[in-house]
Amino acid sequence: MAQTATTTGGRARTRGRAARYSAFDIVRRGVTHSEWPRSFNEHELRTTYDVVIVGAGVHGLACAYYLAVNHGITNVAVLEKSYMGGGGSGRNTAIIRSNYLTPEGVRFYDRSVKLYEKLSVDLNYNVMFSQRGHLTLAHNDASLRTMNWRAEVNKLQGIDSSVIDAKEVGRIVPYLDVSADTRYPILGALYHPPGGIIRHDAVNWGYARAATHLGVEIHQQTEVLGIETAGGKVTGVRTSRGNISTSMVINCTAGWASTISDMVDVKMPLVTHPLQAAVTEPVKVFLSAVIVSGSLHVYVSQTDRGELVFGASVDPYPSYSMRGSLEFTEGLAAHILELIPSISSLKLLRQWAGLCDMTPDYSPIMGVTPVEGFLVDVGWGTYGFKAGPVAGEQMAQLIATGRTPDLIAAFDLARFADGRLVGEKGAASVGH
Ligand code: PYC
Repeated sequence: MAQTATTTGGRARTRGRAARYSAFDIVRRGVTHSEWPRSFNEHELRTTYDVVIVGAGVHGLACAYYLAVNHGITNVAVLEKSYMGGGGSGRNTAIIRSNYLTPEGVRFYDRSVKLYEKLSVDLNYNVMFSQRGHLTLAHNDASLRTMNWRAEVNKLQGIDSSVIDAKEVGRIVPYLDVSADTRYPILGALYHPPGGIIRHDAVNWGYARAATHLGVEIHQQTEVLGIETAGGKVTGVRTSRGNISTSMVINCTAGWASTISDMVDVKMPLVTHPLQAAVTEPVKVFLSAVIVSGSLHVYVSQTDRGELVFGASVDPYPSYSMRGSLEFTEGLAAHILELIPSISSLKLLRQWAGLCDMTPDYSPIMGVTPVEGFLVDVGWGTYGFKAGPVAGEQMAQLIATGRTPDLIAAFDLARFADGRLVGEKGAASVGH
């Protein structure tokens, strides 16, 4: 059987330049790991770009891709001080959902779910989006009240989301202990069938490959040292590999969002906390949905490889540490075993942390700033990865048209001074 694979990721180029491989070719290259074309090439840093994006995580890469594919803007450099996808985009627990609390949040994250649903096709890259359902458990009346509130807001925005009882929870996930005599009995859950998990690295690589095949340049190991302005407008960027002249810089970083914005004296209301996660040895697939317990500060899903992936609340103190801690492991084990006692003999393989820039209202900061040509896509707290596609799409539209799209208008920086907060704390996976 003849199969078609392509060397390109973007839709336009895919149609134009499909390379054909036989099934034999694919097997031979898969076994020998030789002769595959590189996903993207290294470039000399040029001295001028139309747009400079700081941060090669999912937000920066998606922005670059949508600039190229939707608006034909390809003279774009994505600068990364470390390696592509090495920050929050490679350190998250890959949960996708749109069951938020505010209408603004629900509409926004739902657009992301829609983009994720067709991303494998758009990028010609399997991002393994598994819409297996997402359950936020309620262990007390206050949580049930919030779940009902969210369900109503969700439904009004056309999102598939409802509150189900403990019996139904047990039917969907038989391994959960839903008996009434546990220390934290499960009273019900917010059930969101379109929610699920994705292969986060594949999303990063897919966007990178597609963007570069459309002409964008990704520069790893290229640190931004300063941003030049004149008369209140961006004029250039100083980097560890040389200076760039540009009139447009987008801050798509996490952890370093304030550092980059400080370079043009734009103050960000952010506090950075680590968020820890961990993964077990692989076992036969048994967990069919994403499980979140806000009260027990834990969430868990099972990857296609069989590993259980766990996350928790952000660490209680601000820090830039990306190492795991014993306190986290102990708390995690205690809490998860309240929910699924049968996994007590599973071994943890790895743990790690990512950096979360928390805003006062748990919503992001997107759009223009007082400095002309300096835009921000920051402040994602614990919601960043799931927003990558929609943030990239909307920021690209803003850059191309000069007008703030309706979908992100509520998330502007000025809201903190004007008192127009978009409170999303109630939609956090777990209490922070
Ligand atoms: O908001 O779904 C979420 C989430 C999962 C992990 C961190 N945040």
